[in-house]
Amino acid sequence: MMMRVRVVSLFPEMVDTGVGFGVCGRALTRGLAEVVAINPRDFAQDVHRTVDDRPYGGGPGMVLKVEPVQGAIRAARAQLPAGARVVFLGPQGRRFDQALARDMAGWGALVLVCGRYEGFDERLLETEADCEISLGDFVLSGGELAALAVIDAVVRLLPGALGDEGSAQADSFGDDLLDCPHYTRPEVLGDGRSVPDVLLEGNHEAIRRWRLKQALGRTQLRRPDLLRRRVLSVEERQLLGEYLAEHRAQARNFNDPEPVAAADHDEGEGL
Ligand code: 9D3
Repeated sequence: MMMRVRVVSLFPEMVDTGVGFGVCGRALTRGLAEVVAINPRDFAQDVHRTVDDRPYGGGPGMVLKVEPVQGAIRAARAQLPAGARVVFLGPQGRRFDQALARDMAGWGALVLVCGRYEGFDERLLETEADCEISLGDFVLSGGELAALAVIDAVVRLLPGALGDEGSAQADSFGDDLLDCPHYTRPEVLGDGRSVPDVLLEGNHEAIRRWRLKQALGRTQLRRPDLLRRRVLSVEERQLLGEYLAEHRAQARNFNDPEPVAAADHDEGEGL
């Protein structure tokens, strides 16, 4: 069944544009899902089509008014079968991850609600939200890019979205492991760097073991938190041990870049 998604957003063109490319765009043209943006401004109640107002209690910024957002959510629900989940995007939400993406891929109908300004009037969440999702501990200026990330992660999991049905499961995080390194032609670059011999020799069992070893080793060095929640088989423990012995002195840790020289710039307003 086609997954039906409504996105409540003050920037509907951002949503329409963002879902139009690559795997996600193709899944939509194939009819695996539909994504329709709904603008709260169309549900504003005054001639100026006001969607925000000043916060009670004072302070900087503006707050999204209840009635326009509530009107948009109810219009979205009315277009969808009963039982559609309503998910707000916001920095207070549960961290989005692959497990939640897999869960959401089975939902059938979904309303994503994007905030702007300082956020929603709290009473919207109380009555309209089934849950709130965050992408992580950094500050976006609104929920649209988060909604697009969620849609992309979910839609590519729908049956038929990927040419090769297996590749969604084989991906990073499918089994709590980072990917192994990849190479393509030419075999040797102008600066002399070449492709690991094992990938050229056609021994598929050796290639499988090399890839698994690389995936395990890179996960341990770059994302030890992922390996800690995973049980290793006897073969995996053996391969990881070999990798770590061979990589005693890592030339470079990609996940810990040297900080750029002190710039003393504005850090923004915080989460
Ligand atoms: C700078 C304002 N902050 C007050 C100190 C609070 C704040 C309000 C609104 C911070 C961010 C936002 C807008 N963010 C989102 O709509 C958002 C978001 C994010 O900022 N980070 C990670 N995930 C998400 S999902 C939606």
